[in-house]
Amino acid sequence: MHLGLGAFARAHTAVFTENAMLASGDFRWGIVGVTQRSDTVVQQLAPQDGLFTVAERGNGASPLRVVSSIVEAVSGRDHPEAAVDRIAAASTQVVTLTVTEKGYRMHPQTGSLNTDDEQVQADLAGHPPQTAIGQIARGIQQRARTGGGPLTVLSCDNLPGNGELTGTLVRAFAAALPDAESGPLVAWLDANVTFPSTMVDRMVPATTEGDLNAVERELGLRDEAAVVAEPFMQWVIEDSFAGDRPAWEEAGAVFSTDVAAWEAAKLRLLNASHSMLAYLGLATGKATISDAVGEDAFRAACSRMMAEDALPTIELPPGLDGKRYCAQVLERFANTALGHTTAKVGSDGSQKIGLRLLTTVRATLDAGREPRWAALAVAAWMHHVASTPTSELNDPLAAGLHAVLTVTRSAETVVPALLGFSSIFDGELAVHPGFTDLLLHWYRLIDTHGLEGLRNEINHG
Ligand code: CS2
Repeated sequence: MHLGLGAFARAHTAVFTENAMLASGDFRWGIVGVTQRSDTVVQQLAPQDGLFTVAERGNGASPLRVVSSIVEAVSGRDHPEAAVDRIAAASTQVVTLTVTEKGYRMHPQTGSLNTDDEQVQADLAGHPPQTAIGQIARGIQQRARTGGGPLTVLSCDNLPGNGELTGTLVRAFAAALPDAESGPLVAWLDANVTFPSTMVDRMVPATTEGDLNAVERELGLRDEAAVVAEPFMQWVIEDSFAGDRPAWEEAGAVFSTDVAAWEAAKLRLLNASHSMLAYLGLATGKATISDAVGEDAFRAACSRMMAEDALPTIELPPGLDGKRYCAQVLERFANTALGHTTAKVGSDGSQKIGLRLLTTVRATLDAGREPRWAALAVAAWMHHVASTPTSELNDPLAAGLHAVLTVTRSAETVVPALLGFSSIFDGELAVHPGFTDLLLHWYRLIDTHGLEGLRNEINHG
């Protein structure tokens, strides 16, 4: 059972699961995929019996491949009760999820479940659940009643400690229910459900009409559900399953006790530089990540952000060579065949920069160093927020972010206003003079001197 049937799930979870079946000969598995907000993917997959093509793009790409591990696609918006039923079904062993950062409905300050969220409230009130956490909690509640047996909930989103976090949110949902429901649910959860953490990695852009046409030419068939992806893929999983699971290790997934270290490294190195390139690219008219990393100054800024700011703050998992990892990340970004847009990677910045960049900023400041490059990425994000009309800013907090900005959008007005946005910047960071100065400096440079200014300063500074 998979919650959040976007392109990433098709190009990663579904491929790993099919590969596991092929390698192990254990063909008992199939994925029921549930979409979150829209039913587009259901419309695309259902007429194709769940089949879809994965088109790898870039050096080392394999030939087109049709994947068959998705056996059913359900619209979570239109049929939330079906999602609950599938989670409760005894035949379901694992619920995987890729619902993106905002899909978890975390409270910005406490990091626990945001019970002020209207959909969370509706789910708690007993309406057919629309949020991922509501669906999981209600599904587990039904499973407990119907004797479905132990269950594993496996988060596959880019969040630190994603398993533990998901467990905390589901427990917070349970705790917010009336006592008569809450007690039995928490007891059953404690005894029967595990939430292992994972680190997932594969760059999967949004599929375009051009991609569909290219797949059609190669495949000889129109596949509305095709996805494109880079050849690279990785999955590190904590081995604490409550019941059965596909033999993902036979498909190259690594079972590890160091998932938290893998996730921190990925977030602060790969995802942080991805966001940096996205916002520098958006500020200077570069449409794709490969265009942005093709700009020498931006590549250098990324490289230095990883080496000088992020790496010293991370304890790398055994077996990970930091320098090689950073070089490989930049090489992957340079994949011109992928067409990964800066707009896509730059979306939902309010949900991403804290986990990817501010972690490094805080740790660097605590160590008495200057987070020069991470601050550049944050300033570029601020510039993106301030220079994009509200209707075009792809961020769940777009209206709130713009509400704190004044009509004049200069470094002096934007930087302090956004620093005061307390769901992103904690009180200490918001008033840190060194960090503020760095932001003001970089913001001014981007705003008044653009690409030339950035080139001059990065190449010579
Ligand atoms: C990207 C990620 O869109 C984004 O924010 O940084 O989706 C990235 O492509 C993946 O995490 C790579 O594994």
